[in-house]
Amino acid sequence: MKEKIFGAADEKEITRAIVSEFARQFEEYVESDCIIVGAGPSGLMAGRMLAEQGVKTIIIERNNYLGGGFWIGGYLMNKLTIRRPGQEVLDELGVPYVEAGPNLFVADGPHACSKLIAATCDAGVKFANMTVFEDVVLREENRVAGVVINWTPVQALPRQITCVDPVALQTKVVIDATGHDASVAKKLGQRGLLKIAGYGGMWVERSEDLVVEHTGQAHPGLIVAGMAVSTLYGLPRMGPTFGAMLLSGKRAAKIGLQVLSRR
Ligand code: 48F
Repeated sequence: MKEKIFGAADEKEITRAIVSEFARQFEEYVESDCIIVGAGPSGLMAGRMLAEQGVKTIIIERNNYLGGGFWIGGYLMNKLTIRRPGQEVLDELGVPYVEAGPNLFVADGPHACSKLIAATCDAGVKFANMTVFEDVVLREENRVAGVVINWTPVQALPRQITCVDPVALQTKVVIDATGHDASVAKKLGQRGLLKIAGYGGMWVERSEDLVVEHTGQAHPGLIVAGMAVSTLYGLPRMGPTFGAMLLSGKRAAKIGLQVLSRR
């Protein structure tokens, strides 16, 4: 008889392996140190830095793919622009880039994004993709203590069959890295706990500095990073340039460590 290339493992074993490994990890992350909502550049960067410091971190992402706006960059052209000193992060990640001017660099979206995702996974961050953030868990004095989540496809079901209750994950600190949506901050806004200003018109050179400077704890238990900062505080939007997203993620991680050390 001809020798087989692959070892024996049938359908039931494959299904069992998927279900048990999913359940094991899901149960482990029902309680964590940090939940990041949004797997764009700011969320990935924050997750990577936190996990490297031993913080138990999970990223919730409503899409199947990770990376947010970092895959495509500007205008469906697959090119990312980064202003100095953001290119230092590309150096850290081993992403090649070209110099477009003394302070401006260009990298390929797929190369930069895949390297950032890989570095985040290597650091130990776990992901719940196809999972949408629906609401916050609140505790004493309205401290954010977790997130309420559901499967993304549930949102696409017809209204009459959408009685699918969400579940909740508990954590010590949540980072809103949902981009312009600012989904987590807006939930607090709906309850009168935060004022959402809405992002302003484009002004790249102001926006990048301001987004990094304003990255921080906006409410007990909630740190805001990336373009969500711009939506929360009414800062100018910035278009297809990404240095501030990477540095905002780094700053969010630094502040996350401070918040965790005080708990
Ligand atoms: O938009 P996104 O890339 O956010 P970011 O890290 O970076 C912004 C830049 O890409 C670009 C820019 C500046 O350079 O203007 O837009 O701030 O990634 C946000 C991620 O959050 C997910 C969304 O699918 C995306 O991948 N997200 C948004 N709302 C939810 C969510 C939600 N309610 N639940 C789960 N994920």
